[in-house]
Amino acid sequence: MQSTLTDRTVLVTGGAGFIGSHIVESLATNNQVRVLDDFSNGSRMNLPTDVEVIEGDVRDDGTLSRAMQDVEFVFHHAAMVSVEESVTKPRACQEINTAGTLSVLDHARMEDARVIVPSSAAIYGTPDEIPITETARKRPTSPYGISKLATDHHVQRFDELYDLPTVVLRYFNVYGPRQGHGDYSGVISIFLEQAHDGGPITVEGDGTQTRDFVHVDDVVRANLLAATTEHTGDAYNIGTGETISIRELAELIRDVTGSTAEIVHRDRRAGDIPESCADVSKARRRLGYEPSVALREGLTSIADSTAVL
Ligand code: UD2
Repeated sequence: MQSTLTDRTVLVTGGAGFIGSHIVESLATNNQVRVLDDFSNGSRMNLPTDVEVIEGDVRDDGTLSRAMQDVEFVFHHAAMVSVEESVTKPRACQEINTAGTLSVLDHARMEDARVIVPSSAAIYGTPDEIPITETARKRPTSPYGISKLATDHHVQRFDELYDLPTVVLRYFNVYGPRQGHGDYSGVISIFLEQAHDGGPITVEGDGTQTRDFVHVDDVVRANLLAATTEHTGDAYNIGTGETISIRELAELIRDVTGSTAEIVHRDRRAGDIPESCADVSKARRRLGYEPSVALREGLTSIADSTAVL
């Protein structure tokens, strides 16, 4: 994917991780791209050879200051991304996600850099209404969701209080190549691996729960649009507006992989939300965002690229 940014100095924190590395890939050819990553989840194998890599933690001010030097754009993807891990380490989650983002924002003020920060559907908790609009009630159910909600507010306020251009992107269920790396992966990479290994495919609960799965290429496009939009200081849902149940997803994955794996059900996950679907009309209207990868097509391309593994 070609970026609209050229000849810029860009920092991607968490750039060796799943989503961050796709952003790096889209920018590396035409820009000076720097990556800050502690490699707790990411991998050097995800990175092109021509990017500058700084290994370290966003909580370390010296490292962050080096990484932020002379940057014009920051895509801040370094975070604790596992909901489960946040439940066992709520304080670390707050320190990495919220305090870490505040440090990035402080440095961005000094550099006058635009900052694009992912938030999450986790901030909404169990929705009252579907599809979920940006103004929906927010009742996060995990330390992860709480940290993202606080971050989301801070990022927007920096635009208003300090005249720093910022954009918040609230990701729904992102999937795509490289998601399987690290300890934390979503249901699609789990099901693809199970289908590939001959099964069984394990559906948690009765499988009627629904999700809005958005391909990482669409998420990258949203980030690039956020880098140039005049509508800063605001937050946008990034999903597709389409949903599928987890049982149907298991069947679709069997179909696209040609697998005969059995689909089995096990206990419902504690705290699982029954429905999730983004209303993306605000992102459409103000960013020009248009989700373009249909689920079947996205799954097929990942299944094809991993078929030889
Ligand atoms: C997503 C985000 C999470 C947070 C949350 C907020 C991902 C990977 N995670 O969690 O970061 O933002 O939304 O609501 O995008 N499932 C199975 N079998 C499996 C694994 C999962 O049936 O082997 C089910 C699971 O019970 C759930 C659904 O699949 O109903 C999606 O699970 P997930 O972990 O991919 O994502 P989710 O929506 O819990």
